[in-house]
Amino acid sequence: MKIGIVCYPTFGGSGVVATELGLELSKRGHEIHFITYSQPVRLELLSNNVHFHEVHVPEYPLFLYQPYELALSSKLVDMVKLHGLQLLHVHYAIPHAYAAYMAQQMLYDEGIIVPIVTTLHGTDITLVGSHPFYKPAVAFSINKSDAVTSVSESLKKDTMRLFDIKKDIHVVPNFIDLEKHLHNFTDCQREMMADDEERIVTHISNMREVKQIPDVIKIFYNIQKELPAKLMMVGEGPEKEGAERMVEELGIKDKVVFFGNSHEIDRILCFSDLFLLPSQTESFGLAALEAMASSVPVISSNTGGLPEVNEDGYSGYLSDVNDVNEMSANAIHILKDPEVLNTFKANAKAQSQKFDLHSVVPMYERIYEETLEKLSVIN
Ligand code: GMT
Repeated sequence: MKIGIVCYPTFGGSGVVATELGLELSKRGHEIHFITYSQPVRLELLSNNVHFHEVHVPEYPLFLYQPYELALSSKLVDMVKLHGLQLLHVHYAIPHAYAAYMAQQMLYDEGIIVPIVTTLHGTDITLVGSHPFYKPAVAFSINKSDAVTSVSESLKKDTMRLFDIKKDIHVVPNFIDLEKHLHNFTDCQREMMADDEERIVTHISNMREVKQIPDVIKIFYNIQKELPAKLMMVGEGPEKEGAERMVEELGIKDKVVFFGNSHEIDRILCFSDLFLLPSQTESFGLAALEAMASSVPVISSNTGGLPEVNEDGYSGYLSDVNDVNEMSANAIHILKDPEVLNTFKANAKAQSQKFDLHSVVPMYERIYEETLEKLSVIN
């Protein structure tokens, strides 16, 4: 199949899922065309089967806001025609599903039929999409998509609750390439980060308000009062500066490392003992899954899709949002006793196997096939 993938090319989870999906589909023989404003961060290798087409938005002084949707829909039209793309898979409703629908209509006028599969990732529904400024356009784009997927049951429910949706929504969870998390490194370089007796606690995110960064710091503060520990803070975002200040005020600066955005997530997870994800809301929690695949148990909030990913008392623990005391106590329970820690590590790994890309990616393939079949019956 020749598939166009539209996504945000940044460090966010939706872009990571879209990129990993495209790469795996290409290995399975499909021709993949990424269409976005810059090369996706995890897309290192382009090949015969993997192409990248940049969307340019020319600057024009009359416009206060440059019209990205317009440039994207025109690019989609051109790429479908030039490369004979059979299907467009757009990740994140805003504005991708909307731009794809416009492209579809333009192509239809020329007698070209190309179906759209839209994947909802979370913030496009729960945080941004349901804002009254966007809501009608988001509902319209979802309803006009030929197939719609969401990354968890919880996000499907939220979408049905927040919008008037007339489409069936298929749940296709985030997935993980377990081979990439085999840790073939001969040396995790743990000793560069911490002493032998210190536990390593990690948080990875784009450090926005929704990630509850102050809670990450508070939980770690409580942990380090009970046992020797270090905190690895990975990612960039608006909450990072506040976190750096808080760490200084609490007097734990020498125990916290801020990495910024990293291409070496698997190396960092390799030496981690515990992952913290106390988010306000999380449609799935890809970062938690990546941690578990590296045998790192997870302390998370009990919100959104997280209970579908992290099993309470098995791969880690779930607590109410902002229940820092319970999260700290659970973290200390896991970290204090080496035997308990090893059990949770093994469980985390086992739990991640439920989201193996070899079982999840075929779910998308089936949706593509069904969508194409349905369209050929209709036309
Ligand atoms: O929250 C992020 O870190 C980025 C965000 C995005 O839109 O790229 O992630 C969302 O999509 C991921 C991939 O499907 C999910 O695993 C994340 O849970 C989801 N984030 C939220 O719901 C806050």
